[in-house]
Amino acid sequence: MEDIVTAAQPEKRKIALSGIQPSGIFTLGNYIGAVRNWNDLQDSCDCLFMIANMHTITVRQDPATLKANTYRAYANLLSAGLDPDRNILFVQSQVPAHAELGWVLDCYTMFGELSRMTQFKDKSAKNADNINAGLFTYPALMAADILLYKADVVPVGLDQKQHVEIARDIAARFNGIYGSVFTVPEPLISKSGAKIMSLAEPQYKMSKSDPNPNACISVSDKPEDIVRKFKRAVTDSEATVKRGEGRYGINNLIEIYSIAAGLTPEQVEQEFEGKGYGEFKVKVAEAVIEMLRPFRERSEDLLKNKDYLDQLQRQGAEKAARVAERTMNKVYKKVGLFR
Ligand code: AQP
Repeated sequence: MEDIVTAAQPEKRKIALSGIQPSGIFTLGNYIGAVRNWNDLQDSCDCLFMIANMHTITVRQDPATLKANTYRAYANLLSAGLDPDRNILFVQSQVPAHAELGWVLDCYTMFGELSRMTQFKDKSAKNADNINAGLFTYPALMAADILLYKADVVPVGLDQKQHVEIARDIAARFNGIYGSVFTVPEPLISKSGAKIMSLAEPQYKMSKSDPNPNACISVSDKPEDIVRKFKRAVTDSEATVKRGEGRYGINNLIEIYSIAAGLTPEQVEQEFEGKGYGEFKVKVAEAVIEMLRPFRERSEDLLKNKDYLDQLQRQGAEKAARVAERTMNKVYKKVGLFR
């Protein structure tokens, strides 16, 4: 893994990097759209998975909660089956090169392109009293996260596609000036579950920082909470378990059930033909409970041993820093900065 940047074998495995913010407890959306898919990726790519805690402070956080959520997020990655010996699993703030390259890339990212970012518009509307510069330049730091490791692919949900595209533009701009320094990354978007929607307002995506607890299923929710939340999930008055344009709530529940139960959406529609929402919602809840059960139990066990998590986090950061340092040395040299 240490040699992922310089390895020059003819059949070199692709490098994949993805991150997740400890801005709350992971939701079903984070699990289905991100973490679950990372597990498969570790067989085909050299992978780095990062807890993006520096991105999290773009929205004001309680320090103790942020630390607790960071441990939990790391435990969640391990519980999802990510092997710390085969992948680099690390916490962003423990690798200083992210902040260093983030600043350099700020100087190669245009005001106009940052202004077009959907996430900036959404988050500044939600946090009108704290529209800080970090929220605005978030995509340059995310570009640094990716470019430091010469990632070929970046697995993300649909909501993050725009940020990978700007990372590509920044990499190409920098390479255009200084020669081939960065790998231009590709987004890798899963075919199903790329955008799981809120249970309370199903036209919006499910988000871990949503203040409405009924809007999202968290991966640490107890079974009775999961049943209650699905029973309250907003649907419509048609009362048929069938996908349709504008049927945000039912489309979302069909997608969730098809993933949790391992069925196609068509099979789900057949199974519930002539049946009502009440019965369907309970089945969705049961399937999700079973899908998340082993993940939740392993995470709770791991969280009892913070020393073990600390040790793995440190080892992960050391491995990541060794790769990142090589990129930083090159970048500073190209730009003309002493190091
Ligand atoms: N609802 C979702 N459906 C599918 N995938 C999702 N992801 C997030 N929400 C959904 C994917 O999860 C990964 C990690 O995301 P992140 O933590 O970096 O930030 P985010 O996309 O802003 O996720 P949240 O949960 O909405 O966080 P907050 O509430 O802090 O903004 C990404 O791959 C993302 O696509």
